Amino acid sequence: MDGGSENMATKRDIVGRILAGRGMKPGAAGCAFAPANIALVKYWGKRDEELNLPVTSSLSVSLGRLGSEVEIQPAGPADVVVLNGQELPPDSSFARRVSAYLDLFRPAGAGFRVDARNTIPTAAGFASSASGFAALVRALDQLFGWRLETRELSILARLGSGSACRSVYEGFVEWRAGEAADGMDSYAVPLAETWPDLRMGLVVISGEEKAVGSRAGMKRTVETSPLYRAWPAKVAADLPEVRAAIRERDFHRLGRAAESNALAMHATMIAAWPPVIYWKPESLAVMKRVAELRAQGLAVYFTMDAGPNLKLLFERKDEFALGAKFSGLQVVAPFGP
Ligand code: 2P0
Repeated sequence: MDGGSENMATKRDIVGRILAGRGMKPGAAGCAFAPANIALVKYWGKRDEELNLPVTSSLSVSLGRLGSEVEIQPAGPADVVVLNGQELPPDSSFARRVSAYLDLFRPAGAGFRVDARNTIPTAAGFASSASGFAALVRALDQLFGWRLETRELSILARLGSGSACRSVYEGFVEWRAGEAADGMDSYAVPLAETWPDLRMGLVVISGEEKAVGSRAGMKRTVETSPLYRAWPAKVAADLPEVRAAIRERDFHRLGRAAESNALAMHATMIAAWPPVIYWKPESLAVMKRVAELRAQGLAVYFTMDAGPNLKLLFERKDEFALGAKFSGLQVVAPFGP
């Protein structure tokens, strides 16, 4: 948790190592899709900011066909980044982040045209950086014909955004934190289990951009929150719970662990200084509503990320009942159809 001051490896070193001996001559185009993912056991806090190495492991579920589609073509000399059909100003934060990432792979003087399309309504508050970077890495792999292993794609995606390393797989995915200073053992692995009746319901409270991005929020939490000390132990307890719940398809066990983990993550942020509070009054109202419905016998839990929106967890049999309780609930079936 020292911010990686002893780690001298740079993103460029890692890319060089993974791509050693591979061609750097781009073909005509690369095109790929990656799903968004929602963590049931959260990633919050880095041990290395350059390489996006996490303090703890995390476990997520990918959202099926909801995610990002990215097409990349050589063009140039300057990069052109298009998001959902709109060309972004080159100095916008998203375009700059994409260009900085492409710097890791570009042959001297080459520019690219990147066309990204989210199959998730961006305004709905679903994180798109995870699916975006995972799709971009897959598109680059195709463009250059590298044929990397998924483990290597996961490491490259992590260099773009930590949670992107989980979006190279469908279904339940565990990101193993690893221990190595160069992060070569920090990548995602898929779980074998599926859960066709699992549902996620998105409760949209605000589509506004947040005041504190998750990158800055986790840094501030690690550096100033006295409660952060408790976080690794909390994750160490929740991970086996969630794994066991998935294995046994025990919905209450899954929901309890996921909700408790999300609340504990928010507790660490609230104790940071200045405090990182993503909740709005409406967020708290939904949390209370979920607790009431549960007291009435409905099997529903929530999870929450670095923003005011909530994701409800429930099973297919309760989809109708929950749709009636939360107007405009967007329901996702992570395991299809
Ligand atoms: C997660 N979040 O596990 C957690 C829960 C937000 C709350 O991963 O700095 O965009 O790019 O590594 O991956 C959001 O953080 O951060 C995130 P970077 P990222 O889904």
